[in-house]
Amino acid sequence: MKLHTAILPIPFVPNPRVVRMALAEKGVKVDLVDVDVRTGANRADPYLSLNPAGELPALELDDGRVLAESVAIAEYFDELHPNPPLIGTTPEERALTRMWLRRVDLRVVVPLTWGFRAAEGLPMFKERVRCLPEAAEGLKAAARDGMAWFDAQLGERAFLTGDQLRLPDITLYCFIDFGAKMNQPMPEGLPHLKAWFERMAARPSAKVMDAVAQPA
Ligand SMILES: N[C@@H](CCC(=O)N[C@@H](CS)C(=O)NCC(=O)O)C(=O)O
Repeated sequence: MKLHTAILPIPFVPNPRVVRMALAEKGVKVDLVDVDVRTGANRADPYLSLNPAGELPALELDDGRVLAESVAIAEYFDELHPNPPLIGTTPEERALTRMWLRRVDLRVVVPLTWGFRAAEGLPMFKERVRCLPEAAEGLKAAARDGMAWFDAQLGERAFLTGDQLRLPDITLYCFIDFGAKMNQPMPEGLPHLKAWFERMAARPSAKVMDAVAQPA
């Protein structure tokens, strides 16, 4: 199988980073194919024929089928390589993980990403997808609200679902780090989220695709 992804440590590819970080946690290596999002290679053939959504990452299976959506790819690898478990080992754990993933997506990933595309990412995205420059500040504020909500939920817990690292932690970490490099820093006064973020940043897997900010 081949993972079509961004190989270069560029800061604006948090979804590919989620999958790469999950693989690093598991110590799993797969063949990587670099697709340059900066030039829009992901929005043209041959990549577009593989993934008509035109987004990274995508996993090309040996039988030719293509799996897109970072959550689906990460779950697939979790089934192939169950240790350490990033989804959960019981129906209850898996349900809790998916509950937190949904919350991460809705409360941070979506507003932060749309906020980026509406502002700093506008030059890159305006010809690719619908962007909402008129909503930029509101979207960014909604992402900050989401971060504050996670701070309150985390409290003294080590990770979102409890005392074990799971996929929602990886997703939230990659997106908060992306925001920090793209003019959407974590607000001040969120001690639990800050401590959790620092713990996540210290993991060796966080070095995968870690990148300093670059001008748009
Ligand atoms: N829902 C998709 C979103 C993928 C996505 O938005 N990928 C970004 C990189 S983080 C991308 O391909 N951006 C370039 C573009 O959309 O042209 C997933 O979870 O994989």
